[in-house]
Amino acid sequence: MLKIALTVAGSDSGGGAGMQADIKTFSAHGVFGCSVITAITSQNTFELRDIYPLPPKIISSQLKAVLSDFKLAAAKIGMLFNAEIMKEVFQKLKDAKFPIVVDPILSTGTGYSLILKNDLEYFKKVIVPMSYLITPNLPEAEAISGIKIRSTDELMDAANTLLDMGAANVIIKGGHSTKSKGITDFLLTRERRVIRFKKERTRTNSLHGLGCNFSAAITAELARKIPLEQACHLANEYIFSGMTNSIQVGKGASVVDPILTLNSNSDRFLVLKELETAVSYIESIENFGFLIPETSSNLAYAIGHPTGLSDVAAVEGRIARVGNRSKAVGRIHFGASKHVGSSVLSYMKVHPHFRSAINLRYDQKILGICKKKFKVSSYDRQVEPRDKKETEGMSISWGIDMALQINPKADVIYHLGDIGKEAMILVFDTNPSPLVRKVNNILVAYLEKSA
Ligand code: PXL
Repeated sequence: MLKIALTVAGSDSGGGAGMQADIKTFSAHGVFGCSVITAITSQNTFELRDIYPLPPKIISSQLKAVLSDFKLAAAKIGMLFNAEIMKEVFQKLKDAKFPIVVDPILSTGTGYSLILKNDLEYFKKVIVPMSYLITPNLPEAEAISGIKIRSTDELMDAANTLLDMGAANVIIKGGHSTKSKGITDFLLTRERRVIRFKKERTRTNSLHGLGCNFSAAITAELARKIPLEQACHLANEYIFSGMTNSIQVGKGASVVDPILTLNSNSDRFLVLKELETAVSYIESIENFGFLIPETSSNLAYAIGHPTGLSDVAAVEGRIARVGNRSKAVGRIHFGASKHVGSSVLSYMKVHPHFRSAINLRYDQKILGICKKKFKVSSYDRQVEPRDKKETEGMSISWGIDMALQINPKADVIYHLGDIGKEAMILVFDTNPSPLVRKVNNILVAYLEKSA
């Protein structure tokens, strides 16, 4: 059954943290998200310009609306800004029967305060005890516990202090530590059991909203009735994948977008499936061998929003000629083709929906057929600038750019080769199915001409 979770949080106009991050993470975990906004922040990836805390009665009204309708399975509390807001949230959620995850938001990653300094005491007294789980990072654990953390012993002292203050469980995130190479999060449970979650550190530059995504992921798992330890483990994995898939959307810190990551993963699955079907079809075509160049063919297909060769799938070891037929040498995977893969990436810069390409043997007859049936352009490798020649990927992208400048509508691009470089014809289409049909048409006409 679909579970419903609530986030009580600030709005981040930059979209990477706060309530926006929470809702995306809930959705990415298959949990429906409700939101109560406590404050509106005007910020982007490098600065916080303004904070507008909402009047308590607006917060109370949102809470009443949500609580009177939805059967909540968990809630997360994020930015609360001042004691008036804390009081309202406490009153409405104090008798909740579902777990409440408290992310003690004190400041942004860029160092701006998100809570009134004088109201930290009230937060400690009223909000900390509401937590089924509290999820501070190191500076937050220090500020709330009053313990300076320089060692694991001091970290455990701080964690124990948070439980003494009334939190049921605590996980202290180790990301801010500069001591160790990896990152260790420490979970201290209500039974005072310690569980460590370790991860490699994958990046050093700043990421905005990671903490929000982490606590929202735990909240979503708890809403799904996953036990605490496992929920923390899954959230840890989720954040690790988020760090490796972070995106630069503004001029400042990178962010994580769980839905974009989800889309790109499902896109990758569909790309592999369609490519597999197309390659099997090519292998089944008698006489396809006539279209295959000395250096073999490859069929490449990119995801909808590729960022590099690792987002373009192709056949490992290419598609070789075997007698009159063709045979895929290795398996299909992402990053398997430099040449055809780079061609697709360059072509997509001009035509983003043309995501697939195949290279064919250069032959006057084949080219003649292409010219009759399709729009053809070409480039001359011999006039290519030296600096481009030296890097293989650059060379191809230079050529595709040139050919598309001559004829922006070309879906067939050829070159006549250079010393040590075989002449080649590249055919493009939106995806492998129409591309393979196109190539089959070329083959049928070629065989008729040759008969
Ligand atoms: O990442 C903490 C955070 C929480 N909530 C809001 C924020 C931020 C950080 O910028 O803007 C609204």
